[in-house]
Amino acid sequence: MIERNENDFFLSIKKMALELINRDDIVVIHHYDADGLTSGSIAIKALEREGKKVNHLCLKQLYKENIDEIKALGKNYLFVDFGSGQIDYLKEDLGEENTFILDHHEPIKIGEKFIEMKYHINPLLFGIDGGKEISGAGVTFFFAIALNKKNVDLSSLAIVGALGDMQDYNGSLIGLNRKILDIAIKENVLEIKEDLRLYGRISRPLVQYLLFSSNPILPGLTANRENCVNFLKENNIPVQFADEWLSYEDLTPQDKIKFSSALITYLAMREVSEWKIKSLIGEVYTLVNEDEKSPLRDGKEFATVLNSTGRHARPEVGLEVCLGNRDPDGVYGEALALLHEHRIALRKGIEYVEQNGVEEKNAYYFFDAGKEIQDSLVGIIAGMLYGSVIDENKPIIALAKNEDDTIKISGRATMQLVRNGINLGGAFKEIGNEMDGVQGGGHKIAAGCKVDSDKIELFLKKLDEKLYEQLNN
Ligand SMILES: [Mn+2]
Repeated sequence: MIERNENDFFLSIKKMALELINRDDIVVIHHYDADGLTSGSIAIKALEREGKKVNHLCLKQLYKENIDEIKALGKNYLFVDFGSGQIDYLKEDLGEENTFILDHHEPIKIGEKFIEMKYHINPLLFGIDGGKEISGAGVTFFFAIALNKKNVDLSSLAIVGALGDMQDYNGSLIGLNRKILDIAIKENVLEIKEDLRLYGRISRPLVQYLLFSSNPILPGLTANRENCVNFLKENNIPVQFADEWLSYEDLTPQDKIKFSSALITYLAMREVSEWKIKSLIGEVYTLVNEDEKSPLRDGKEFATVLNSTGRHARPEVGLEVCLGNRDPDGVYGEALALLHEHRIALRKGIEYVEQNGVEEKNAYYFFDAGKEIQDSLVGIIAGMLYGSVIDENKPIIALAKNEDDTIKISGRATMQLVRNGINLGGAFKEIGNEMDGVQGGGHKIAAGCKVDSDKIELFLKKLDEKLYEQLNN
């Protein structure tokens, strides 16, 4: 265990900022999900504000094969939201003096020891939990304000990154994310309130707000359109005004209270556990400078917009949105179109699984999407099957073929299952240690890995044993 030392964490960031500001020919390399895109845009904006010319590269995964492409773009390399897991070859192939890393993923070790690296910031090296209390965008944000205090306005992007990595899963952001929140509130770029925290409060019509709720699942309502319509009708909640569908945020304060208390009563009558009902209420984050009806106004919906661009192979659109583009006929318009496309792709994926069915193993549900579902969407789709296709008694494991013919495995569980002992990331990692051709890990509730196709049978067998053990301990 490393003792917590926030002072040294901030000091090391300051040192790195002072070093990088003397360099030119800088390349920012970042991941393509919401946390990666916010990290990338924070780094680019902060460096450009200091008069630096910056090249950047967005990657789906960072592999050794990308080194030549990175080298061609410049001489100094800033990795954000990844890098800690690739230190061994980054150091060797790019040179320790020219490589800078701001990450929050588990750094690689040789034996019990972390690999030494001159410019490497990771909260974990300072006893700070990079899973729960700061994301890649958060680390990059602290780097940005070490470069120049004026960068405080980028705090809202750091929060979007944390929400994209689901660091609010206990109902609020904690630890260093809290520090970022305080800055964002002081700068008037963000507001927090306690409210119903189902996903889609700004851009989903009320029926869909209930219908698609997967975190938590609302027994009787999730995936049951008729019940959702009846619920709203019986409780006199208006769903339409003129010909516009209303979202939760469109309701009057009185109707909001009516809605949330009716929902709580509805669930209590179905004997939903108290902790689950409590988890419905928590913090929601509003980016106050965004348009009233824009999905960017809610922190979580902003993260989904970014994920939609990345997962549909247009991450540069997400990056431009982070950098401030709001042109409805340009990049921002395209981002909204990609969000729409994302929702359609998810719906199609769910229909595919509904038609082809899900197998039930001892300790998990299972489907193989082959090439029918994009590998970057299969995990999200698996998680959306709870409440309709599958019950909350076992995790779900989905297979898809990667472009290189290895198999992508995605696992999803629910809060209920995590409370019952499920740790998907842990199971994947353990199997990776026990056999060759398996690389992966992740969180308890959501995890992924890559498996060589000839190892898949053995992998699935081992997984069944491990998850069975987790559920029965
Ligand atoms: Mn991240």
